Parts: sequence; C-alpha cells; structure tokens
Amino acid sequence: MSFTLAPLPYAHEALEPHIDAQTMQIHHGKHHQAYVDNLNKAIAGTAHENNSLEELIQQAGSISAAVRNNGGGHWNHTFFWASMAPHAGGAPSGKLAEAIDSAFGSFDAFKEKFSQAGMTRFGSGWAWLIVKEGKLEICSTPNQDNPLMDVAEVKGTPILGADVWEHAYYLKYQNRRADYLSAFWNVVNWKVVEERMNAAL
Ligand code: MN3
Repeated sequence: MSFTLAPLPYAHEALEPHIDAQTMQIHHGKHHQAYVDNLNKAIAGTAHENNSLEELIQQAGSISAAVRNNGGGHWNHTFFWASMAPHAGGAPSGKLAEAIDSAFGSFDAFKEKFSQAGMTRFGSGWAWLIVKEGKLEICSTPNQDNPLMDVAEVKGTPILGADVWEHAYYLKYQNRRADYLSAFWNVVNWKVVEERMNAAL
C-alpha cells in the first residue's frame, strides 16, 4: 500500500494572519509531501508495505529510522491540519472545557502549560494534549515522534498537537516560537479536539 498526501481541509491563506499562506504552502506541499514520499520509499518491498499508518506508528521502536521519522511526519501533519480551522480559536466549551478545567485548573493555566511544553522542547518536535487513562495530560515529543508510538516517554491518545519545528513558523515569526504558539490559539479547532476526546474516553 502506498500513502498519499490529502489536500488541506481549507485554503492556504485561510489561517491568515496567524499562520501565513506561504508557510502553509511550503509546510504542506513540500515538507508533508516529502514525509509521504520518503515513507513510501522506505516501506517499498519490505514486510511493512501493507501496514496501515497506525500499525507503523505503534511499532516505531522496532522499525527503521526512515519509517519512524517519515511515518510519524505523515501522521503528525495530517493530525495537525485537522486541528486547525479558519474562524476558529477562542475557548473550548462543554465537556472539553470541563475536562480542561478539571485537569489543569483553568483554560489559561492549560494554555500556559501547553505553550511551556512547546517552548521547552529543544530543537524540533511537537507539543501534545493527550487522553491518558481517561484523563487529559500535556506532553511533548522530539522530531516526528508522537504519543501513540511505543517509544514515547508519555503514551496516550493525542487530541491536539502543535508543530514546533522551525519550518512551522520561521517565515513569519523567525525565532519567536512563543509568538507562534500564542497565535496558534486563534486557529485551534476545538470542535475537532472535543470529538477526539469523546472518541478516546
Ligand atoms: Mn512540520
């Protein structure tokens, strides 16, 4: 089986001014496309050729670095695009808002802790909100790893992820990762995050 890159669920410029169109074009059309192409190359003719993406991710510790990095890259970015939307952001509501308050004290405290996870991830990686044993937790991963991987330090089901690789923000924010992470809150699709939480519980 070979993997393909799905189109973005919105226009490249749809997340302006928070995430600029050129960053979206390069991030989706070049970076994500490269993960898909390199994943296909890495599994071609191997025992993993017929694995689903989830199957590959779950055995990240025992597959090649090329499959781990590019399979993770494909999964993480597909998840990331769907985590954002135009005219989104603001604060979550309903059951998700209650779960966030109960796990972190308040929405503001949650945002601070999540941003902190992104800020303190040295080099390239991801910040995550996950469901772990029925509760919400925040963690981060290096490179293109994610909390579904057998190698993850903190394992759980991701419901929100922020890409903190420089390629995700450098054109608009240069080295200001904190500014990018604070703009991210304007485009989070809380409806999707809540659906993921409900599915994981
Ligand atoms: Mn990226």
